[in-house]
Amino acid sequence: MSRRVTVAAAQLGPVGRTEPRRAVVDRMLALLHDAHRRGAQLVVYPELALTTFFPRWWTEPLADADRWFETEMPGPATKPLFEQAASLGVGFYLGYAELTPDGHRYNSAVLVARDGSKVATFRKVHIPGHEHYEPWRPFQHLERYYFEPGPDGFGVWEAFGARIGMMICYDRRWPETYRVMGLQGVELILCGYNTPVHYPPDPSQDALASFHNHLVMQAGAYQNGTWVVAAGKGGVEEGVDALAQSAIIAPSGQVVAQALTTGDEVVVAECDLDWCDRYKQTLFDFSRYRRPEVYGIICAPRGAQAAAGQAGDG
Ligand code: ING
Repeated sequence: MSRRVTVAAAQLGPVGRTEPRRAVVDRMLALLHDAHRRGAQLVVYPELALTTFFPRWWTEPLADADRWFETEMPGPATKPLFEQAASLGVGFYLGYAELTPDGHRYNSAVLVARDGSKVATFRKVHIPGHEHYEPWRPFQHLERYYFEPGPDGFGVWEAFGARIGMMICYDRRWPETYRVMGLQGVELILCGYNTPVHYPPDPSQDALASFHNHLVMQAGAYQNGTWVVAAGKGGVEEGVDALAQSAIIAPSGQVVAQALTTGDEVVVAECDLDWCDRYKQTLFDFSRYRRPEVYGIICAPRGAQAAAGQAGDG
C-alpha cells in the first residue's frame, strides 16, 4: 500500500477591512469541517488569511499597522481553530502577519500537526511589491514596507507521513524555491497566496494571471517530483480583484483538483506520496544528472550578469 495523505486547499473569498478575525475564523472553521467530512488530514489556508490584504494601503506610522499582525500564534482569535482542528485530528497551514516580541515583522505561515502542536513556522523569503507609497498605482502592494524577508530560507519537515515544505505567494514564482526544497527531498509543498489580477507595472500580464499562477507551480512540482497544494484568497476584496484558482498539483505537473469559484471553497485530493519517486528516481534523479559545478552563477550576486565571452571582456 503506498503512502498517502489527503490534503485540502481551503480557499477564502474576500475578507473586508472591518471583518473581525473571529468572523474570518468562523469561515475557516466551516471549511475545516467540510474538509474533514471529505477525508482531509491536512488543510491549507491562504496567505495572510486572518485579515484583509492590508499591504494594498499605506499606513504611517508603521506601528498603526500593528492591528493587522499577530503577536502570538495561537492567539485569542485563532485558539478555536487550533482546538477544533485537533479535536478532529486535522492539521493545517495558516498564513498570517507575524510581529515578533523583538519587533520583527514577517509574512509567515505556521504548520500545525493533527494533534494541534506546531511543527514549524515559515517566513516568506521573496517579498514582492514596493517600499514606499506610489500614488500612480490604483492600489498599493507595500509588502516590502510591511515585511522583512524571511531569514531562514526554505526548510522541509517530516510530518503527516511526508516530507513537507512551505512557501508563500510570490515564493511560488521563483524556481529556486522548489529546487532548494527538492534538494531536501520534499514530497508536498504547501502554499497560500493573495494575487491581485491587475499588475500595475505591466497590465499586459493581467490576462495571463491565471495561466502564470498554475504554470509556475506545475513546473516546480514536475521539476522536483513533489506535490503542491495552493490556497488563494479570491474575489473582489476592498475593490481589488484577487485571483482564486486554488489547486492541487501532482509530481507529474498535472492539476488534479482546482477551485471552481472565487469564494470560500474546499478543494480535496488524496496525494500518493510514492508518486514522487516516479520522477525523483528517474528523470529528476538529482545525484545522477545535476551539474552543480556549472551552476555557480545561480548563487552569484542578485541580478542578471553579462554572458561570459561577450565583446569587451577583459
Ligand atoms: N502577491 C503576488 C504574487 O506573487 C504579485 C505578487 C502581485 C504578483 C501582483 C503579480 C501581481 O502572487 C504576493 N502576495 O506575493
